[in-house]
Amino acid sequence: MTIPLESTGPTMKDYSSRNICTWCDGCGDYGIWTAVKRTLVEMKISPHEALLCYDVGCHGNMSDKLGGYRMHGLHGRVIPFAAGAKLANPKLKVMAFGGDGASFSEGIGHLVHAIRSHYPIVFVLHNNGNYGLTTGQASALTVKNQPMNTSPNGIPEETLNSMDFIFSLEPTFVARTFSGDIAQMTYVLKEALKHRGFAFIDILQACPTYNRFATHRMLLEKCADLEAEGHNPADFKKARELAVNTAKRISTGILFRREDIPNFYERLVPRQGKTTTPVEEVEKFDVTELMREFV
Ligand SMILES: Cc1ncc(C[n+]2csc(CCOP(=O)(O)OP(=O)(O)O)c2C)c(N)n1
Repeated sequence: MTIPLESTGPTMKDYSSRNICTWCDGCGDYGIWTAVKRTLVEMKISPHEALLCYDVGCHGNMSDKLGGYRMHGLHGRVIPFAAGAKLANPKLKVMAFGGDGASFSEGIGHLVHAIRSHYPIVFVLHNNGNYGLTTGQASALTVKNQPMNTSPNGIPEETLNSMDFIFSLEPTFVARTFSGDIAQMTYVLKEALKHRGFAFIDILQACPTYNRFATHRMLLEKCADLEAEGHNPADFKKARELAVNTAKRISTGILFRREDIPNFYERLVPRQGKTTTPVEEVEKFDVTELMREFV
């Protein structure tokens, strides 16, 4: 007899895949992969209730290393299709995953508009400080002067201050964590999934092959959990300060959160008072003939 997932809740096995992970030894993606599965299981979100959307990159290869509904899109374009899926079916829990290359270069425009639109999705930045899949080019977040494979003398551009940039857009949920701390990542992911609108999570990720400066050791030594210090996540000014000042220590945990702003879906006038979702409304129509035109 098959016991429906809802009656007992999903297990880690329900989110596992037969595909073997191909990340380098020591890659932070292993930790993030574990935390994502653990989050969904602990929140009793069954695989059919979630959609995991992946950008292109090393992290994007997670898309076939998990069970459940997943999408693997174009480089830098994960946010539009994640947001579209969520707006079509708001009952789904939707998470989007992107690298720092994709999110702060190719897809930076989408990030800007996702924050100002306040789409009700979780965005997870796999921040390994470089373009990993294409073997270590500098990204906009690579530290200036840091030698990389294609820029052995360091890059001439300034490093983008990603957190200052994010805070300048008046986000409603910002967290930072790191790939070596599965418990903290799980906590932050759970809180992000409960957030009303767009949740931005910066996961600092070790990349032992191409970014020999962002090591597990450095992250372990520098990261400090704000929770233990009684940080008030409603304090925007303090949160921004903590997020930006990373020279001596890197503050992790939930930096900023507010729940009083309606999300994009809640603001849509034609959706006011509707008890059905757009996908449920469309399901009533037989589109078989229409689809034939496109095959
Ligand atoms: C529009 C576009 N630009 C560039 C590429 C080539 N490309 C594929 S993966 C990748 C690197 C991805 O780096 P990042 O987004 O930081 O993710 P990571 O591999 O580090 O997880 C690049 C440059 C592409 N596929 N499409």
